[in-house]
Amino acid sequence: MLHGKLRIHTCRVILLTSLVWFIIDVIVLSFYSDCIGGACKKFDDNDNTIVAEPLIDENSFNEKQEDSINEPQNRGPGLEGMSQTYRPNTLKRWRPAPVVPQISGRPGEMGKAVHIPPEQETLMKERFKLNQFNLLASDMISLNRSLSDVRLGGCKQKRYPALLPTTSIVIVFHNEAWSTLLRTVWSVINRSPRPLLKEIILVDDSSEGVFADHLGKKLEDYVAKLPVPVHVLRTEKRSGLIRARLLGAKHVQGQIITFLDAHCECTEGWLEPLLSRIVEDRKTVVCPIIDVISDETFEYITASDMTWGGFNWKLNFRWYRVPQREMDRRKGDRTAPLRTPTMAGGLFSIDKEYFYEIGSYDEGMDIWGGENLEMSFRVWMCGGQLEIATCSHVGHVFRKSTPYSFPGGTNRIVNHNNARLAEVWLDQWKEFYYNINPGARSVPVGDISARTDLREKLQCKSFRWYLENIYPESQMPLDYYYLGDIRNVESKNCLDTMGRKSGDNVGMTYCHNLGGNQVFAYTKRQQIMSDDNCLDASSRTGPVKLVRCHGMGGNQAWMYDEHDRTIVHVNTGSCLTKPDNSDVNLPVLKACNREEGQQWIMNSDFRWQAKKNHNDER
Ligand SMILES: [Mn+2]
Repeated sequence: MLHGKLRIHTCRVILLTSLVWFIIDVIVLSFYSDCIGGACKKFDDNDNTIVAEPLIDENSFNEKQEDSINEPQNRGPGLEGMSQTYRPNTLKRWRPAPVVPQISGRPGEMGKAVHIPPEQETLMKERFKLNQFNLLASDMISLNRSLSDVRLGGCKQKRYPALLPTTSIVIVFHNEAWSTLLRTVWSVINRSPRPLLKEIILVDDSSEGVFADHLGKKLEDYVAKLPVPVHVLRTEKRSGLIRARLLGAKHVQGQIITFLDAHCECTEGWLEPLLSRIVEDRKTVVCPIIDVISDETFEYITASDMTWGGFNWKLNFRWYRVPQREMDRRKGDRTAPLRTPTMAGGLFSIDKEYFYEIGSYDEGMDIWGGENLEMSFRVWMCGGQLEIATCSHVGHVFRKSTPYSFPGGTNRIVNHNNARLAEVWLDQWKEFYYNINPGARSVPVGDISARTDLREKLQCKSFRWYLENIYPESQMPLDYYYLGDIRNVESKNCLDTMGRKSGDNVGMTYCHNLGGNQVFAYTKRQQIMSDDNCLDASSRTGPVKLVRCHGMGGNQAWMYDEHDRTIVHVNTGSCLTKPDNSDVNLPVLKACNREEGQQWIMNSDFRWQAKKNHNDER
């Protein structure tokens, strides 16, 4: 009896204690799993200046991932033994960075505009000159300012690979302001998943004068205390963006190099979309959407996800509207990565080994300019791809004028760089550049053999292939009959854009044979184009305007008859005619009469058509 009672009692005690322990376990577990879910708010409201979490030991992530590896898929065209993907045990498990909390009362929080009180306007204007942006406003804003989540709704639901490669951030600067540089650094630290952020490499390209004060030892001391390894490298003399970036890249220890400008702010979830594309195919070069930080107020303004990178005849990088063709390829999904013909060049991620395989940068280029187009053509033509990850947003302070000096003059340097890229990559389309920018013909390009050898070695495709497959909407026409001036038989004058913009009338003046504003292309699509604009008429009596080329025929279709030398507007049947006496610089549209005033000469190499030159094909 007693024995039985005792046994029941013991059982109860054991059961009860187990129950108590079980409950304790559940409580402890639920507490920690909250933190693991990334919603652990404990770190967030600690300190106003250091929002970032304490440094996490990366090895603790390493151990866990070793036994739960998912082999990433091998995508993209396999090329001569080059590893397309990453060994899974080199990838890191990650979770999204916690949201940067708003500091109430601080100016510019949530990316809002900062307005300077009228009594400080003189000071503001004085400081503006230093960097060509509102330094006073920037200095008032927290280095850890909060930003709103600017992503499309679909981006927030997106799933990214559980394992991603690490990245080193390389930031080159010359005479940068303290607050913009450190806000860039802090936005990287605060908004990158910590296990993926290997280090930040700052390259000081010989800052001078008042800038040397804060960018010297003060900077080194400051970054030594940051929760992420930050290295400061310095060029011996002013080297320019390209050589400074190469110096930074040389020290990169992460698997991916992410280049950023020195006055940026990374937003929530900016890094994951970039690294995800590269882990899927390491020959992908990925850019974020570059939002606008106002140079006047430092307001964060979201840029369109419906623009991509292009270029004009002058080889200026320009934003253009994404064509329907690319929207269709993405099945209308604006959160899907956008294949862009060119990149702006300031901000992008690239696999470190691929960066070198594809030829890093053209070291023969100086300071700045053209290197972004050079890399864009190279990546596409030599087997890679260039994308904008529309779920990744990074703000950049766009300035109206450059605060930097260019030794030797901006024009000479940019012409030199662009001429190199034209000579190496553009095949016969380089003539568009030289014709519209004749000054570049006399600028020495230097030795380009290393780059042409590279093009040969990588078995890169032709520029024609690029225009056909990657950028059919290009301002440089794929097929054209003629490139040169268009001369009237009677007046002996030439059509001339007079440097006017879209919507203005086309002009006419004496022929100077220098190209520039008097260069037109007559294309297979029957356009008469000058750079971005096409001759356009909407009625049978004109006027004849320059209008942004739309490539749809219509008001922009013209028929040149080699024999009677007329230029007939297809829609109206009217003929392009020399100016009336009322305005001797204004060509008009009239009923055709076969007189000399309606005869035009497209002289050199007429009927020379790009398509007939097959020597650039592979
Ligand atoms: Mn910039």
